[in-house]
Amino acid sequence: MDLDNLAAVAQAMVADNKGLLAADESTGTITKRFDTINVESTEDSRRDYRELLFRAAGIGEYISGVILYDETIRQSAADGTRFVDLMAKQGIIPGIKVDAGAKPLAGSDNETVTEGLDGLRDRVKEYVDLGAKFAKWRAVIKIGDEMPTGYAIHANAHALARYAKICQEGGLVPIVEPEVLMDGDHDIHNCQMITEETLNCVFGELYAQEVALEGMILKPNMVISGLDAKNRADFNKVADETVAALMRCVPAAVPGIMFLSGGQSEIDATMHLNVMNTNYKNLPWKLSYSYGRALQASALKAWLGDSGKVKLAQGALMLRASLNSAACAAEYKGESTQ
Ligand code: 5MM
Repeated sequence: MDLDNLAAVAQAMVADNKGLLAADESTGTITKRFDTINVESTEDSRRDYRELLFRAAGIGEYISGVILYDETIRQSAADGTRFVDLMAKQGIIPGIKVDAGAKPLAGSDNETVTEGLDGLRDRVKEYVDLGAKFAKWRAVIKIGDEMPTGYAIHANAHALARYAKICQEGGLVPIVEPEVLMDGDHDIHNCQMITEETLNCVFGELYAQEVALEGMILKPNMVISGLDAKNRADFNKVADETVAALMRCVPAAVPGIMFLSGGQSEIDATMHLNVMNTNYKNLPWKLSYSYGRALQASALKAWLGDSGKVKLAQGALMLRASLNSAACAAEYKGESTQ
């Protein structure tokens, strides 16, 4: 394992005021996103949409890396330029989702375990040859009646660590993504307890499986009220509880924490990141973003599958990326919702 190289890539991913664009929607998920704008999901429409994201002029100023899906890392733009080469021109590091999705967990009615370990070593080799420098694996933890079970947390943490070790051995920086979902009416305290239990279990497994913390990135949920909760916690409370949970559970050797947005609105995701970086200086790790929906939602709405609206959509993406970059620097000034 070349730890110096892994650590250098991880540091580049959390370069000052930069974050990641999560564009690794599997075909089912991107189809759902396209359904909301009445665009048919085909190989070409997915290519056109991703091309507009990666070609947005100057996006590399705010985005250090893009997480790709298997189809996308093999695709080329309409003019034949490989997507990974387009990214290189923008100074963007290509990454790849390597998990095979959250699948039903044996012996549990409603919980999942993320699959994809079989054959992973060979797939890592292939992705390195295709130009990937980092990888991503997302585990899903649900809060609900008698959920999560310790069993589900442990099964997912064990798989995350196995994935991370295989990636590091093969030369990819693993993004470790244990997502405690926002779905439900639970309060922020409940989310904080489950997030801490999950992170403690994940870091226990990473330690047991000898994953080098300097050569990985953590992509967690923020500690936040459930989407259907009464009296949802405000921005300051989310920032306080999130930083407290991370301080309790995440070793200082981890270079960066790049949050998922998890269903927050674009503005909420930017605000929360800004408040954390404003109220908490000198944390042991960088706090940045690896947003999917919170970077793409308005770009997708602006595009509508219309080639005449590519510039509009790129403008919407650039706006979100620049505002999240400002939030990394604690310089986001808020925005009108009109
Ligand atoms: C972009 O969506 C990613 C892929 O999801 P599926 O495997 O379900 O298709 C997802 O893992 C994403 O990278 C993270 O959840 C962060 O995205 P959000 O939208 O939560 O910021």
